[in-house]
Amino acid sequence: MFSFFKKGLNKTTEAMKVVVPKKRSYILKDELEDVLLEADVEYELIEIILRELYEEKVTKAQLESKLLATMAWANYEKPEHTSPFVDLIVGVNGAGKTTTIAKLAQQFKDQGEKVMLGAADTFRAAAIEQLTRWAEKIDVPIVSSRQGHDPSAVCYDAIESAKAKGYDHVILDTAGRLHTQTNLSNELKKIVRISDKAHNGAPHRKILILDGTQGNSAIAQAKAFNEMIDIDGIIITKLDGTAKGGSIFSIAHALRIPILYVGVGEQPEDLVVFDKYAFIDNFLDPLFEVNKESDKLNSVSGSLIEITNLTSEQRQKLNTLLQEDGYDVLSKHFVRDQKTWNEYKILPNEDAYAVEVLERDGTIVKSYKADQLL
Ligand SMILES: Nc1nc2c(ncn2[C@@H]2O[C@H](COP(=O)(O)OP(=O)(O)O)[C@@H](O)[C@H]2O)c(=O)[nH]1
Ligand SMILES: [Mg+2]
Repeated sequence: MFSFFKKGLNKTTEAMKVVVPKKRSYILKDELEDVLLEADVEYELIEIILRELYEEKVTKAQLESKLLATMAWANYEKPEHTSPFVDLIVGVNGAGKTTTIAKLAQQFKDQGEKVMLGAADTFRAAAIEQLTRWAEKIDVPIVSSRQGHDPSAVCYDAIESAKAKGYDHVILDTAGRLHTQTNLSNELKKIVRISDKAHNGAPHRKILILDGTQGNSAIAQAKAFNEMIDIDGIIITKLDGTAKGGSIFSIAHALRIPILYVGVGEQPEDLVVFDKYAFIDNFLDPLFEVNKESDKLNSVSGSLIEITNLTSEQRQKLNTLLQEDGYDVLSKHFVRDQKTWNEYKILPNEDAYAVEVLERDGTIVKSYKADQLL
């Protein structure tokens, strides 16, 4: 996962290195301003970050905590629902909706879910064909109609069909542009209304796709969509093709909507669950030397304890066990339940000779004995 973000942030970190070419233990505030501007963090947010840093020399841990604070809303909780879970995908033309739907379908399928697609971008014939090709490629069924047909009818049919056939997940594509903005707004609202008629609570998640190469200009676009239909989460695409990776901080901060995934390429596997800890770590890695004291996550939040007593083999074994038990490993310290999306901490319990998966309040949900990690 770390390397995926690294791949996605390559161009961004190259731009940042123009200001700070070699890793150091700290950077000066003046340099930091330039570094963040190079990465396309919005100036308003840079000012807030600088105002909250009191010393001229800024360490990785200090900066990490400020950047984490910009993403305080980046947590998403899946709502209660009965199957199928319905995702509605919206965004302007070319943002990456159709490609991202294919990537999501592939991931859900890999997790053992039965996935169905709905081709509700009926505005352009090419859009229906494109999604149909993807459906064939990744081998999932698709419900579609002819160009110009009512998109909410397609959504209704897709959800009905998924219900009748016992599918777990429906992903609905939509048009990014109609003749007018009002048309688009009315159409999306109607899709939401009709989906709920087909299946109570649907769509359970309204996902906005933003083109990462647009940087901060995506914010205004996101606000417009959020006003039409409340957006539950964002996916930022094409991170691999841009030096504007820092705009993710501005987007998260300005919209207060969780970022769910980022796209880092054109293949079905090029979609990464967004993990703010790993993202920030990769964002700052080219600037700072590894410094044992300042690098530890526990110096950021205070409540996280570094797992120091696991060898890399034990760590690998632990990750395998966690994945087998249905968790996505987000970072050294966090996992996410693949079904509920609840996040848990992982901590060693030296008294019990075990590593434990814990709720935020400390309740143990899973425990791995030391001898399982051999
Ligand atoms: N490099 C890169 N290209 C992407 C990514 N996501 C989508 N694209 C490309 O962006 C273009 C538009 O994507 P498409 O899914 O058709 O957008 P839509 O109009 O919103 O449905 C296509 O050429 C995709 O291959 C990504 O994460 N990285
Ligand atoms: Mg499309």
